Amino acid sequence: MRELDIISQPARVLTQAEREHFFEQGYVVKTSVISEDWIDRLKAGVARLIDKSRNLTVSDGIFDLEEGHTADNPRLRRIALLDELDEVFWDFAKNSNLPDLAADLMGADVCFREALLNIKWKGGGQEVKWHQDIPFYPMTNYSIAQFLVCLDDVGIEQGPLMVIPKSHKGPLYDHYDEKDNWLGFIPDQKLVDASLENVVELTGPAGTVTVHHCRALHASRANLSQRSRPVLIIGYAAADNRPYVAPAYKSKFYDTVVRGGVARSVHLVDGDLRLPPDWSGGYTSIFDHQEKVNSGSLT
Ligand SMILES: O=C(O)CCC(=O)C(=O)O
Repeated sequence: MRELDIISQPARVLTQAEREHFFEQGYVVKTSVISEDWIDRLKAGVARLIDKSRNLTVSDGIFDLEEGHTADNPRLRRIALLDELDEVFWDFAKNSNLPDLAADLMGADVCFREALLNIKWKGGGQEVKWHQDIPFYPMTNYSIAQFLVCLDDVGIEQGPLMVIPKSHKGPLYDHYDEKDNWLGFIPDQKLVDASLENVVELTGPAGTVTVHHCRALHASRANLSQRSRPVLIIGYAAADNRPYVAPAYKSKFYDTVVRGGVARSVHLVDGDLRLPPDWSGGYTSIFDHQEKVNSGSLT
């Protein structure tokens, strides 16, 4: 659906001003919109999964381990495919008010794409470099976004998500280097005109949801604080938005309609976008790619 058609439908969770802010600025923060009961249930689910990770010694495509991970002192960067791992996450993605919030920004027909947890462990949880999301999963239009749910309070010292306002209206950046290696981030020299000085940090108490446009420039610093930053990420797309490539994470619930119905037509936008590598053979994580580039082991 087009932006004007989306915002002319009645709002469900966001105010009209918040919907307009998303389309104008490229992000929106809805404070404490997820109930305490849901947050408690989700955190119990996270604790169960962290327990499952204790005996792992290497990352396996679902559990992305940070250096130093042990059974007694687990340190995880990401857990993927949450919706298949524990039923609370699929229940949340389908039955909470989050898909209603998604419909406010995407129109009445909404599909589920993925459920991930970025933990950003206390005492050093890895930074995420500047990137846009759509180059990771080109689609026929831009109605796709990650909805970040703060499971604990997130302050600036924990490495919150940072966005550049209005950058979604600017260029699409290449996420490859000059030797055609996928980087998973935009090299600094390409960002000289990106107005990074306008950065906004998306903080909030537990239960806050932040959404950034799939073209918005965003990043997050390392978490040097003594409090971890578990952020649940649910990806949704408009039903009339179809992928050009295999998704990085394909669970059995991928593409399920969670609000409204299936689309009878596809919304196409014009433009050029370089395809990412073929993820159908397996994907690790944005943390893994960026770290490998940093350490020189990818090139
Ligand atoms: O967890 C974060 O701070 C970064 C999230 C993000 O941009 C991503 O996972 O692509």
